[in-house]
Amino acid sequence: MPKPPRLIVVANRLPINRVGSGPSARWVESGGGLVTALVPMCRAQRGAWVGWTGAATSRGAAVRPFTHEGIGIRPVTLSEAEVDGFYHQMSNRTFWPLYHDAIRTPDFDHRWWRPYFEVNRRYARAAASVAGKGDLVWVHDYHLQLVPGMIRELRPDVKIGFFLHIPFPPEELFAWLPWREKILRGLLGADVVGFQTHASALNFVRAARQFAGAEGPEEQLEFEGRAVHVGSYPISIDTPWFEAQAAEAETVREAATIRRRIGGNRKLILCVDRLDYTKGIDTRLRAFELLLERGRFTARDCVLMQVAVPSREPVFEYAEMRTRIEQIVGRINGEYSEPGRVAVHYFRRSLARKELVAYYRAADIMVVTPLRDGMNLVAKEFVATRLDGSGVLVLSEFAGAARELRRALLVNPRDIEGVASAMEQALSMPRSDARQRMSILRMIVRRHDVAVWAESFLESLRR
Ligand code: GDG
Repeated sequence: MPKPPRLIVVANRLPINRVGSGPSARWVESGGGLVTALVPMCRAQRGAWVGWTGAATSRGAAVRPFTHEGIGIRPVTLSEAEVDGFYHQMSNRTFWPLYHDAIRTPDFDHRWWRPYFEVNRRYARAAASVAGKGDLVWVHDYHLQLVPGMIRELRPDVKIGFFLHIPFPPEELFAWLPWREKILRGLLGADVVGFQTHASALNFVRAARQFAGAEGPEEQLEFEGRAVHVGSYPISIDTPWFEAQAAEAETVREAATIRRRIGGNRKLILCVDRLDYTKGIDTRLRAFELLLERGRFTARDCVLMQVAVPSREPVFEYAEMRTRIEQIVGRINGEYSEPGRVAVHYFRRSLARKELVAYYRAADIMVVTPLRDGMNLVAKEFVATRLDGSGVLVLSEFAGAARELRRALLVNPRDIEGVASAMEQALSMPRSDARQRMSILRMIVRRHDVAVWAESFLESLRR
């Protein structure tokens, strides 16, 4: 009997982190939606995971492959120079801004291509060495766009899937990329290329026809005599975990403490983002400032809490954005805070996952206003934790999540007046209206969780 195919995941990072040092060092699962969804599948199929450990190492100090709780771990070693060229520069200064509507002008530097190519080849070789005939190799995200094509050359006997977690830009923007044809050929090496939204899938199909000579309909492109299926597979969250965590007595207690500490009957407006220029943190703060300026609500009625998780700090654009955000927070607090009633609470730190759930529960309103976002899991996580059906979600129409969460208050994040008005609407929304909207949103994240997402992608790949 032929062996059932195994799942080989290829992602920038491994699903485990090394904690501690010396003999007491151990590997622990890193958490997060992707890891929670794919680790159990990998384990059940005795599969493997190819990824970077997260620490730059000299080549001699490579971490050997090993097995962690039933999953083959195949670490990829990167030197400091490679982490810089491949990750900080090419991935985060070229692809990240270009694929997010060029919100910041992307840099195109030919010196970064070599490390991007070399590192992609290292991932591809690692995947090719662990995969068996007929296995499903699932490659993730913008760091590894050349990997599908490279694996196909090495191992035409495996099935290759690729999923992009961030948007794929319109053809007019993608055209800026000096390596556009190489990137498309890399992606078209896959049997299935998946995106968060139908719009991204269409953008890719147009670019593939225009710059790489692919032909045929969207669902079944033809490239070099092979069929490439292109589709949208909106990612989701581990809904049962968020629901269970939200129901824990400790979470309920912690949420009550947060509410007590912000004081009285004030409404809590929560925002949680990586400190990234795509997330629209500054424009959202300006909308809150406008709301206070209009005077219908004051710092006695409401407080905005911004959790900003530090991210990519060595990159100049990030440091610049952080300074701007902190200036706006200072300005709002200087103008509108009252004794014991700070208008904006700003936390530049990462919270423990359980703590985050307590904040979701404590909030009255969640404001998620990215200028462009592949999906945005924070919006879905907030919805999943609202066990009693209360709470209002204000959501950018430019987040992938807006395609599904239609009953949120959808806003154009660049329209500061509009966002301020949506915040006012959320603050004054009758309970029954809020509940009606939330019950529909909850149904969506319960029906479509991350396990359903992974299974639907893999089903396309098995076909
Ligand atoms: C990329 C795409 C796409 C946040 N603060 C804390 C914390 N988080 C967790 C959230 C959530 C995750 O980080 C953030 O996910 P997002 O989807 O919101 O955004 P990106 O990081 O930009 O993710 C995005 C995603 O990939 C998946 O495909 O949706 O569009 O850009 O899970 O809970 N976690 C902890 N402490 C925090 O303070 N522990």
